[in-house]
Amino acid sequence: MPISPLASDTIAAIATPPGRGAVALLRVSGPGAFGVLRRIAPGLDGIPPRTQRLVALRHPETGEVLDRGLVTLFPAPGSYTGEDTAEISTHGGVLTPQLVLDALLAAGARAAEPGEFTRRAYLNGKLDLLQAEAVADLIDGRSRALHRAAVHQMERGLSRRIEELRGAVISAESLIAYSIDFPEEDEPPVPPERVRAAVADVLRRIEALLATAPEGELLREGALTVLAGRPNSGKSSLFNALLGTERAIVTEIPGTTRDALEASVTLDGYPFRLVDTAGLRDTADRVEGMGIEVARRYLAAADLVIFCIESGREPGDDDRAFLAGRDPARTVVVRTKSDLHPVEAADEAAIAIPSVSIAATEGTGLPALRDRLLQLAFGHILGDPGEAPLVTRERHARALRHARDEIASFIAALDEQVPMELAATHLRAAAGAMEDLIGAVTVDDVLDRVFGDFCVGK
Ligand SMILES: Nc1nc2c(ncn2[C@@H]2O[C@H](COP(=O)(O)OP(=O)(O)OP(=O)(O)O)[C@@H](O)[C@H]2O)c(=O)[nH]1
Ligand SMILES: [Mg+2]
Repeated sequence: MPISPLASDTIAAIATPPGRGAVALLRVSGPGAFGVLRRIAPGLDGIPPRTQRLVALRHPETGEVLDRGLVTLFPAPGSYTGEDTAEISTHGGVLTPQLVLDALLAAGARAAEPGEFTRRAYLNGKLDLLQAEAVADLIDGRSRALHRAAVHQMERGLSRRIEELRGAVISAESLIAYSIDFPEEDEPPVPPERVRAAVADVLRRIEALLATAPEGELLREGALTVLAGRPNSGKSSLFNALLGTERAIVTEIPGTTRDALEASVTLDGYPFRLVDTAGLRDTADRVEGMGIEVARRYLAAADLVIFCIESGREPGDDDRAFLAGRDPARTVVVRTKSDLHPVEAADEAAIAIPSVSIAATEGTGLPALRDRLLQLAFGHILGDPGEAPLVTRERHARALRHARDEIASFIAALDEQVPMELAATHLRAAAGAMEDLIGAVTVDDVLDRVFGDFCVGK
């Protein structure tokens, strides 16, 4: 259970985004929530929990009616935060919800910090830390793939997996403790091989989870996919075709694109950040040279590179030099303008990385290119729609790597004939890393990091 002290004051916030809209939702939570509500909506006494009531909302000092709204009371502990909580639906817009919030603050509530409601939910044991992060992903996620992972995580998919692994480590620890308790027995009651096999199995399962981390983390930011190639090779046309809009300027003049152009796109529900760049060539033009410099910076940071070579043109030394320095697992070669020239087998053979032929103008080859991009960026987690837990944050990967390293150290210590009960300190550390991950015992700075990115009212 969380050990941090329970919050004691009453917080209020507008939980919906500002702007024109039919309704807005305000939330009040804390021991004084219902008292605050009564001050702005006298006559709430006797309303049954979790039942909506339409009431006039007044400023507590002037008595002025600000709106009529639907109020629902959620007594502790049966609320999102685990505290007495009230929700008020008012009319939307910029002014009305703000006036009602001002009234709540005048009635004794304090303005909530970003993520403070969910933080309280966590502190009151309503959610674990992984679930709280999933709430943030549900709000911020822009791709179906991240959404599915977040729903799975909110339903404790990842938490349960971590709990199983932690449980297995603790069982191994207790088997060792049991051996220490009966030292006089001739045969150790628990054969070391049994402990070792159990722990090796945990290690394998942690590795399997960690294998999802690089791609799982890309679900949040999108795979940075940079289009590169000589000037006029058709990069901007392909960029536009993948986006489905005429975002980049296309002309027959080599050197048209001068600056990097970035856009987010989801392919089959998976997020990509596409970047169109200036064509790579030696140039005396200062502006173009700066654009090429920007392209090189993007290329250095890219998760994937789409390298464009026109069909019917044999790859040059510059193309070959570029491709020789690239990881084939993160590079797609595209033969562009395939409507103008068929790709010759000889051209194909000239480069080691298999290519995809496309004609951006006609859309041919684009499905095959999309498939290739999906496979390269997310191949390990494709076709697993929300069924298996995924590691989607660096925080998770760090804790799991820590647990993995401690378990590996335990096994290495056994190999070196270190007594099991001494080696077991590594198991304690591994279990601790997994407890941190779920948030069984968590220090404040971790909480600040997890909840700091939330929006107000959540
Ligand atoms: N027929 C045909 N023409 C294409 C195709 N793709 C691009 N083009 C033409 O090729 C020329 C260059 O296209 P861009 O997309 O601007 O090429 P780029 O690589 O972005 O060029 P820079 O920005 O100068 O580096 C334009 O005249 C396009 O219309 C295609 O699939 N078929
Ligand atoms: Mg261009």
